[in-house]
Amino acid sequence: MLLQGKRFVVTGIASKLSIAWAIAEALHREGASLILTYPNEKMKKRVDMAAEKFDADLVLACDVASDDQIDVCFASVAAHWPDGIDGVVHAIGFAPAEELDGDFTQATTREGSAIAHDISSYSFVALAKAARELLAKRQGSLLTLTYQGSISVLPNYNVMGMAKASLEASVRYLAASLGKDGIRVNAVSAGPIRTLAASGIKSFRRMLDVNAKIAPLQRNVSQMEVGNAALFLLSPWASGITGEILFVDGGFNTVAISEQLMQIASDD
Ligand code: NAD
Ligand code: 0WE
Repeated sequence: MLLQGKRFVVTGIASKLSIAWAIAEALHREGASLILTYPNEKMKKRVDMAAEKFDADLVLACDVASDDQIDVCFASVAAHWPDGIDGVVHAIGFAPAEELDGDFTQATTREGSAIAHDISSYSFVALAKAARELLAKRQGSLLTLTYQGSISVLPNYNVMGMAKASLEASVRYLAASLGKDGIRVNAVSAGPIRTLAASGIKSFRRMLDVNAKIAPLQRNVSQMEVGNAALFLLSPWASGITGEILFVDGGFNTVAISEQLMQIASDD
């Protein structure tokens, strides 16, 4: 077991389909101890289920919109593990649903943009501030989840593309800032996966199909594949890696035009 005796805080579990669920599963499989967090009472039941399954030590409230909740949460983490933690997983993204539907210029608002950036990007910095002391005690690391929409444009991702670009910049600035404390900061850029955050997105099904036709592996990736990459970045095997965005997307990001798309285009 790669992570026996290691301790991690995992945010972002909303269902069994969550990327965070698969990350917690991978960490547990490798012998790590876990603390899981939930944003509100509605989500607590789901996180309790995960806690039972992965034998988590604690389940704590942590709505990342609130500095108070983040502080109270990490005070409880510190009380439980006074000699530090090995990692924090940030698997949180949110924009108001109306922002992710239709023409970017029309759909994007000041209010929606503020919320998307606050919850999806600044919250990673907020967790880093709260966890810094505990992470420094054990040369721990921070990990977040991002998406290709930060770099190139696709329909409807809209303001989340801006927020993910900001999140990825925060990975580099946090890595530079926290390196002096021995803390690493990385992201996994995952290909599209059907989760709660993807349900309600118009034509997500077709998005998955097109994605599989472009990606060199000619298929989509699973939560477990993301979980295993996350596990690596959080482990001592990645001790030389910080400020990195690791793509777990079947190679999608490397391709401009795939042979499959050439074929489809020559059909018409
Ligand atoms: P998900 O819906 O399972 O997870 C999103 C999580 O964000 C939920 O657990 C939700 O409770 C949490 N959250 C929202 N607002 C919060 C708040 N104020 N405080 C605390 N938590 C809050 O979906 P997912 O796809 O597993 O998303 C996890 C991460 O992976 C997100 O950052 C997402 O952008 C990223 N990602 C997803 C995909 C995909 O296709 N599913 C691809 C690449 C990256
Ligand atoms: O980052 C994400 C999910 C982002 C997301 C999704 C929702 C839906 C429900 C953020 N906020 C909300 N708010 C809601 O009310 N992904 C990478 C998954 C995703 O979302 C898309 C995608 C992909 C891929 C939206 C449009 C196009 C592609």
